[in-house]
Amino acid sequence: MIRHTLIPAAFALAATLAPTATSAQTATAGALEITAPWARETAQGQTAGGGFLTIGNKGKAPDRLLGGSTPVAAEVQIHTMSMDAGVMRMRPLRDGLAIPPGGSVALKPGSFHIMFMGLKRPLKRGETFPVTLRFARAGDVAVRFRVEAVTHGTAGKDAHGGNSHDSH
Ligand SMILES: [Cu+2]
Repeated sequence: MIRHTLIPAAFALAATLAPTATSAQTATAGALEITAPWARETAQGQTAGGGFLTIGNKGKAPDRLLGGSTPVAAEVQIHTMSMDAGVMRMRPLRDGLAIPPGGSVALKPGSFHIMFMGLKRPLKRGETFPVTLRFARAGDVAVRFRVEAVTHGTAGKDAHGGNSHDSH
């Protein structure tokens, strides 16, 4: 009996969420402005994918990107990349990524990025998917990532750095 009332409720919720789906390449939350979130397309069986965006902070207080959640992956991590004995390595930022007041931080290939760990399905080029980003000050911010080609946002010469991502 209960199940009959729950199912229509779930559909109604999906319907109200749908309109926000198509808009918003830029999202604002308090002092934060989040621009052009995108993710790399992934192959069948790939377990992790990279996500990128720019976060501006127009406020007077520092904020911090701590992580987030998404229906398409088990976990959302914030990674940094650095050279270690001539090899580019990535590691999770356990304390998150600082967003300084009056500044902006670009998460991009070869640098800071979001890692969607434990992908539940491949990310297909052209689709968008919802992600809730969690900030220390601004709280939860809902954005949509657009899936782009692997080479998107990568200047030709930097393609090598980007490739090390796929071994993840
Ligand atoms: Cu990573």
